Amino acid sequence: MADEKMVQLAINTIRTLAMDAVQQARSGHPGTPMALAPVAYCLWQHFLRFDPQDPIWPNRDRFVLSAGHASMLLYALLHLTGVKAVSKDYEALGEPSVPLEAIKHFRQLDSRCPGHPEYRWTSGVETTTGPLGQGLANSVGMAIASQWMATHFNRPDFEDLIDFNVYALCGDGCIMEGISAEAASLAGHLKLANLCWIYDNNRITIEGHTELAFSDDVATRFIGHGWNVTRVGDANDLEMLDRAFRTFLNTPDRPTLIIVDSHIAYGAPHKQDTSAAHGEPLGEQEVLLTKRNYGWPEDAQFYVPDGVYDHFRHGLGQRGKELRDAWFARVGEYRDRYPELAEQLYRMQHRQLPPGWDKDVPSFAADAQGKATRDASGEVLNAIGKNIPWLLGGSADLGPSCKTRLTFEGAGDFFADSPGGRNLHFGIREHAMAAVLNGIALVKVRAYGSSFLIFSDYARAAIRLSALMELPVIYVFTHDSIAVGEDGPTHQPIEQVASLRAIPGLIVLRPADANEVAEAWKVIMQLHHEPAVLILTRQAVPTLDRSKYAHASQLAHGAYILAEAPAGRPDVLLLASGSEVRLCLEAYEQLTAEGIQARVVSMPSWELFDDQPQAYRDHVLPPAVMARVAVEQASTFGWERYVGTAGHIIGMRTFGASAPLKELQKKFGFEPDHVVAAAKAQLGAARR
Ligand SMILES: Cc1ncc(C[n+]2csc(CCOP(=O)(O)OP(=O)(O)O)c2C)c(N)n1
Ligand SMILES: [Mg+2]
Repeated sequence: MADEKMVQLAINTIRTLAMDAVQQARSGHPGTPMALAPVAYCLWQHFLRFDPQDPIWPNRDRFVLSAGHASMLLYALLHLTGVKAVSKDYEALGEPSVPLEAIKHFRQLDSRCPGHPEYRWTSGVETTTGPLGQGLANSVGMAIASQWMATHFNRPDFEDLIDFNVYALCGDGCIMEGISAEAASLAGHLKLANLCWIYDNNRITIEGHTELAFSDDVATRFIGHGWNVTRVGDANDLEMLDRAFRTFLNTPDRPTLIIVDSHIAYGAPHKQDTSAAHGEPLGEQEVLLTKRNYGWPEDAQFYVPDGVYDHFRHGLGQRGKELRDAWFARVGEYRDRYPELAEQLYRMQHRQLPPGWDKDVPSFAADAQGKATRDASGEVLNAIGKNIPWLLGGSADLGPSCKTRLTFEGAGDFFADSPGGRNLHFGIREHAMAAVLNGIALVKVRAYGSSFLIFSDYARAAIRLSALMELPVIYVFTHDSIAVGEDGPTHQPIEQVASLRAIPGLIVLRPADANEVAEAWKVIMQLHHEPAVLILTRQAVPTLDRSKYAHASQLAHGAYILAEAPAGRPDVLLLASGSEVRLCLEAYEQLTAEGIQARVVSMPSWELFDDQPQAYRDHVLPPAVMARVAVEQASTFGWERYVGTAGHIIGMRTFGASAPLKELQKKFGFEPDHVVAAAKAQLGAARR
């Protein structure tokens, strides 16, 4: 068969698999896979350095489908190229990642082809997409990680050990979302020449033509961001696509945007160029007519013509395998020449820590004056960072406030002309920062980012995806309560702590003092599959005397008995996190002096505590002790879980106020006397 005919057959197989899967599921998005099949074909078959037999080979090019609704495009590619499944322990399983059966069960329970592509569920899916724009920002993180790794690992005679490129495919929705502007701006500034975005300019979104809401000159916008912009006037023009990808590869100093004009639902006689083709099945009759148009057997479903698998095997498959095998051979030589770096590369890829990573973590002497937990965190982060070469991070312009700068010798800054630096500068772009962190973590470089807790809301959509993807991203959020004082309600986090706790799989930690901070970092660094949020104070808190109170290492249990009732049997429980633990201790001293049996429970992490065995939880919070007071300078939301409906919660029910800290604490009841009174009231109620 003439090669050109085979090419068309392969492209139409992608199209018809998408049409059939959506039709069978009676839900999904057929139009965009149909339109973009040639684009994806050209990229995968001719450019992508990807080995279907080993889809986690570290130096593979990354392909991100930012327009996640077009998931069938990716599933068809994964199927037709024969991508193999990989286990959670990074072992190739030999089975296909996406068998034809999975495509037939598109969007059904347990299918490897869920509605939108999900990382960790389907091998070959590089990141979870669906929330538009996220994938684009992920791709920036991947490109940053590629450049950082290249600078760190590449050595004489191994100049191209790490040199992977990152491609992301997006639509109008991704380009409209604000996060794409943040991410593009950062990528342009950093001159990420290994990054290529392909914009599907089909001028269609759900409500209809883009002229309803969008009239950007996208090319000019990206030129303004410092990108190279090129165009392909017809998504079916393989020659022009080929040229555009070559332009990307030959552009050494900027990221590249390829604007591709396409027709959604290409070839469907009644649905092409309509928004109806975006998110609904074409309908049986239209599927039939479209197949007729393609010269396809009209009644064949999920049909892969003879030769199509071979065609991909001889193209992408063979090229990818050769590249992958050559790379591993090079790594063997590299290991001989640079054993230490090779060891780092291995550990990093397996999310292991280097030996001695925690040897310099300080412990802090008791000190009534104490220090802000953000300051303690800065010290601990630096002590850890210098022993984990692949820990990098930065801030959305609040590094000096969040104390997240790596200050030890050689840490350096990640700039366009120094991509080996470990201090990233995200600029004031919280949303992109979080999504970029996800991208970095997907490459398995360990990453953290910081801002004020109040602005976690700006990053929330991406934080949620860290959790959904089970990525060990680290978020450091400081200025954690109304104690920010004079900045007032716009800067006083209230519901943020509760809302972060509401995200499944996210570990939220709000340490009480410097030693809890040190323990929190130890816990965080050992997480493999959970993101963590470290919530820290701006103001000083006392460093607790651990000879008097329990050791801070108990933080690993999420909650622990910090101060026990003198008789060993509490009548009232005082629960708190972070800066309010001190308040409870002061109340405890007063209550104890009055002969009242109180226990203070430091509760830095609900998630870690909830993970403990029932016996431990009952030990810390004995079910029989109903008199309970919780204290937290945040929304009261959720504390009922630990104090019961009859317990008392001293927390926030408004947005706070602008005033000096002391006045706010008085106004909102964060004073020892108030805690004492609440404890007594609880005891009175318990006796009744
Ligand atoms: C953040 C976000 N907002 C809204 C949606 C719902 N949504 C899914 S696809 C889509 C339209 C996307 O249009 P476009 O990117 O042009 O895709 P096309 O229909 O051209 O494939 C919308 C609004 C979403 N998935 N993510
Ligand atoms: Mg569109």
